[in-house]
Amino acid sequence: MKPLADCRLYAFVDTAYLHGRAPDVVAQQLCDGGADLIQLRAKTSSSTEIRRMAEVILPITRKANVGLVINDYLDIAREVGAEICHLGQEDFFDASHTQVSALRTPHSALHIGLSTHAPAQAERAIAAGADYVAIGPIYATGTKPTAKPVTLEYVRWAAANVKIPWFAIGGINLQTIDAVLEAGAKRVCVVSAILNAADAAKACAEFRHRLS
Ligand code: TZP
Ligand code: MG
Repeated sequence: MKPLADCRLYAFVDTAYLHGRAPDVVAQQLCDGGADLIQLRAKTSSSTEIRRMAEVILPITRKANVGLVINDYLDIAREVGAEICHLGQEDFFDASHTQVSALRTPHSALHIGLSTHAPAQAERAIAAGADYVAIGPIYATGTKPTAKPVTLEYVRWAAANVKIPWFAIGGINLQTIDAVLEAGAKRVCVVSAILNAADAAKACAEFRHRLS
């Protein structure tokens, strides 16, 4: 995969939006459309199902030089050899982890990304050694309906203060992306606006174009 600093479009295989499509087919479309990173997010699947999906997606992302991110499951990320594991505040800090380096096994270069919803959380994630942070949800989103929007104010704070790679997330679509970029974001995570599009590869390519 590219260095995280060079990654701009972070897309998802989110099982809530597969609408009957196979995860590997969607992963291929996201790669074809120019995603730099793809996260496997499967909030209602068993760990066995997630491991199986990760195993079929990984050869596709590897071939395309796209980083595969496993959401929530550090053990699966390690076992399948994914490049990145993404964890929420509750998965990391509430589970009493303090340093990302402690999650890496001796011979693995696993990267860890952490969700953040406020400046203090970003500062704590960076101090813990996160490889990237997610900044959001910027806008209210049906993908994470209970989360309170952090607004563009947090994006502006991140642009001024965060020196590691960071991705804006939450409610980003082709209508809202310009405001997010104007607030200082250079990298975005997009879930539903790509997966609900009639053509996921084309939607990805449209976001890619807006980010360049
Ligand atoms: N974390 C913060 S917002 C969000 C996650 C996983 C969901 C973003 O999804 P969408 O559909 O791009 O708004
Ligand atoms: Mg989580």
